[in-house]
Amino acid sequence: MSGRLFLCTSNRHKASEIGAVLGDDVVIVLPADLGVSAEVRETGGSFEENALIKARWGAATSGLPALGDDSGLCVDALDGAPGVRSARFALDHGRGRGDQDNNALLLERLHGVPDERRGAHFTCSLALCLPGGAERVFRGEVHGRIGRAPRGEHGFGYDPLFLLPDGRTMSELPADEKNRISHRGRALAAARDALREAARA
Ligand code: ITT
Repeated sequence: MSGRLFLCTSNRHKASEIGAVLGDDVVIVLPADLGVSAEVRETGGSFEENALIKARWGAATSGLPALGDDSGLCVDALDGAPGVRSARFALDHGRGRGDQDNNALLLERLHGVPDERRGAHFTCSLALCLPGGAERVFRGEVHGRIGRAPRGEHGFGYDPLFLLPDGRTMSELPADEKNRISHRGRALAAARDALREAARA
């Protein structure tokens, strides 16, 4: 029997990836389903802290077990930036707010950097908070490097610039393949049993 899990995100791409991985195991309730906005202030200094901030807010708001996803891209040559500021990388630098603005700024920052120094990883922290106060965090990463031009039709965010070891970008993977190997897919694989159990309780 499936139960309900509140997913504290305003990012529809994350919601669809998480929904696809969890399948019929749980019924996902989104902030919009409860008529609330998921614009929670991300004041933490780490992915884990921010995921917990989202999930604590979610459990308090919904009275349901709640899942928060904080994720982003860490680029070696930029000392781990954009990191926890991935969603707002361009905005922080006086540019636009969208994925294209972020990708354009990333390419600018890596201008002239040779292939061997373009290493990067995606990371995802998933926090599960229960209304009673119990908390757990699960993590996943995927390593690759930053390409020189966007490529591919799928995914979102920095996917078109993220080159996997086999030479494809993350955007060139069909959704089910991304979900098998991605940072989010790996964190979800670790979290799946706990999410199922929390939703059933
Ligand atoms: P919520 O906080 O509402 O969940 P958000 O998009 O603001 O949505 P984050 O603060 O966790 O979420 O920022 C995540 C950013 O990191 C996202 O906007 C992308 O720029 C990037 N990112 C995370 N996962 C990604 C993925 O699978 N593929 C490409 N980019 C990703």
